[in-house]
Amino acid sequence: MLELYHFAGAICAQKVRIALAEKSIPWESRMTLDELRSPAYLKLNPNGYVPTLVHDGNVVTESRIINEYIEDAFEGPRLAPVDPLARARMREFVRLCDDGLPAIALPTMVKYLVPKLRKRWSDDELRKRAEERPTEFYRRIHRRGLEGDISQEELQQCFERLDCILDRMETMLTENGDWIVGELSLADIAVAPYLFRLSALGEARFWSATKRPRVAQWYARMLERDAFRVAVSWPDETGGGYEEVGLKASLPTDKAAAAS
Ligand SMILES: N[C@@H](CCC(=O)N[C@@H](CS)C(=O)NCC(=O)O)C(=O)O
Repeated sequence: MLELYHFAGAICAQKVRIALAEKSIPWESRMTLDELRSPAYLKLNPNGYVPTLVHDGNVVTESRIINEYIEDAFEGPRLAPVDPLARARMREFVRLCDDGLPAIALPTMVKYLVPKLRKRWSDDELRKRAEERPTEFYRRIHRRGLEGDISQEELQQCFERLDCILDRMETMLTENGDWIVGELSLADIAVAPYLFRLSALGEARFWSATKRPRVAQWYARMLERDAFRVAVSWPDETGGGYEEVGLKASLPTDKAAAAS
């Protein structure tokens, strides 16, 4: 049995859901948003974050390691190149994305999560919930988001970091063709949720026909993939999505429109 502990909006979980869907692997969903701090979950993943994969009772953590495990342990379309150098490039790029997670987490907190959470709970409850987050990083940005303590300057630094990732991606696509290391791989899967999130936050200015055109074409290709569409539109367990706070994350209903 394959179980994934995750929640809808978690970028790190989205990338695992994409990999599972690309390989058409059946799995069971274990949702953990409110259970992150439960002793049972912390026993599985002492870091107190998602995703966590449990395969026949064996626990695997860290999204990039989970995706490599999925690639190694299951049949299905290959998601990593055979060539060792291309594989190394794939891993370097995945690492670059993972290291950039704080750069997407901060704008997400300011533009999406804080406005959304304010609709649900009182300030006192929100502060209490922030303090209950098991991970110091998320506890701190949740707290700072509530206090309005994340400055425009800090957000700008996040966007500059994301610029670096997308510049690297544009270069690799220019060198390698349709996909980051030449064939669809865990590198594409690692960065795809970032583009979806940026787009939902109204920050799709990072790519266009004239700005990073290869990235723009790549994203149009990604939007057409069923695996991506299923993974990013996983129903939000809190009952509301981006639209609830005036953001727009819907996928084009007509796949051909995605490519135009
Ligand atoms: N390096 C970890 C990072 C995991 C992580 O930060 N997960 C986030 C979602 S993307 C989370 O669970 N956050 C918990 C929270 O928001 O309290 C991985 O790639 O698996």
